[in-house]
Amino acid sequence: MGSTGSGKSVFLASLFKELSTQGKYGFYLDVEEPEKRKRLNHIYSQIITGEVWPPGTRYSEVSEWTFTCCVKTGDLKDYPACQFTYYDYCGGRLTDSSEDPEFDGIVKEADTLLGLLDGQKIYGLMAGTNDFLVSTFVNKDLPNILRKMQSCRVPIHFVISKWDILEKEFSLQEIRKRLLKIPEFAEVIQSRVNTESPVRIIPVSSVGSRFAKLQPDGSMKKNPSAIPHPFLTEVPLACVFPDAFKARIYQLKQEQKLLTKKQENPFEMFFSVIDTIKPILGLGYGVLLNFLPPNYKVAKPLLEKLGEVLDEAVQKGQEAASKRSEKLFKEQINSLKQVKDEETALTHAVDSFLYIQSYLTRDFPESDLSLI
Ligand SMILES: Nc1nc2c(ncn2[C@@H]2O[C@H](COP(=O)(O)OP(=O)(O)OP(=O)(O)O)[C@@H](O)[C@H]2O)c(=O)[nH]1
Ligand SMILES: [Mg+2]
Repeated sequence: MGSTGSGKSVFLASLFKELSTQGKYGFYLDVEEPEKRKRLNHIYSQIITGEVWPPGTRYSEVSEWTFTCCVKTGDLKDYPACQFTYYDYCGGRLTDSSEDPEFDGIVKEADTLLGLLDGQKIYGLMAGTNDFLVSTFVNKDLPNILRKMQSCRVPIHFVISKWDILEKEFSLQEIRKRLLKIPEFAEVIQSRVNTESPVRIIPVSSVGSRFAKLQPDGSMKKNPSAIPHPFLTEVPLACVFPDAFKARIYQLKQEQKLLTKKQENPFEMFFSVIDTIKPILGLGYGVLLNFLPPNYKVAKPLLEKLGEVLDEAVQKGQEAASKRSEKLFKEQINSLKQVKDEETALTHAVDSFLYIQSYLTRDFPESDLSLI
């Protein structure tokens, strides 16, 4: 979700370009329909060539992109691991006050909500320039994003777009502090913290530094000799699976609590017991398999892995975060060697997601908004 011009379509095209080949991330994204792949590649070529940027999305156009996350093994076999469906639309649909059941329906179905905060407007907010853009951001864009988020219980991720124009002058810590001074924003974050729901703020640049320069008149001028180096565009997608899993387990615990009296339900009993004895006995989350409803059952190694995320303690400093990231990197390399079917491909993809998430937390600890 993001207002018009916040960078949604450029982000989508850049994300696909970055992840369409299996490079350092250990997986790649495939788009089944050749027509759609062509469209994304076309948007990307409009970004990197010529003076003008791709046109804004038309009001009536809601595009749905299904990405299959695949893993290519050392002997060049491809295994699909999971799918993501991403929706893009004209930002005016978010900020117009008219009823929009089609848009609301998409939001209700979503497993994660991505709120794109326009880096250019945040620049104005931080630098104290451009009153009009800042007031649009504070009084229109942000309240509309937050209102939609409040109606859902799924994990939310805020993405600060156009990070390239902010990074030299402002830190994420400063921006986060400023945003938390906006009462509606702080309220939404607090309500998520209360329900242990993951909430992140991720700095992203679809083109990287030096590719474009913000002009005094507010336009974005491309630098003809620069080539794009997208920055952290892979992160929001990588956070979807682990965060959604964490949120669902919490939700499940709450539902069970409401349904039955404590200690009478095996699931609830399991959690109360496991929370106490797990650290002592070093019990793995594999035991959980016996208690999960059928549609939550995933392969045991994967559950163990995700269990670690559930348990993840608050990061204790830079050194611990670096060590953790190194460890996850090694695990990701190792699990690629184990891929032999769709199940092991998913385990490896999750390893890759966790590694990506770990370097976000290492480089930007303040990106985890649940630690307020
Ligand atoms: N410097 C910089 N500018 C960007 C970046 N991403 C987008 N822009 C600028 O923002 C403009 C709008 O981006 P779009 O992706 O078309 O915006 P949108 O959110 O899809 O807008 P609508 O389709 O109207 O809802 C682009 O034309 C660029 O000028 C970025 O990473 N860095
Ligand atoms: Mg667009």
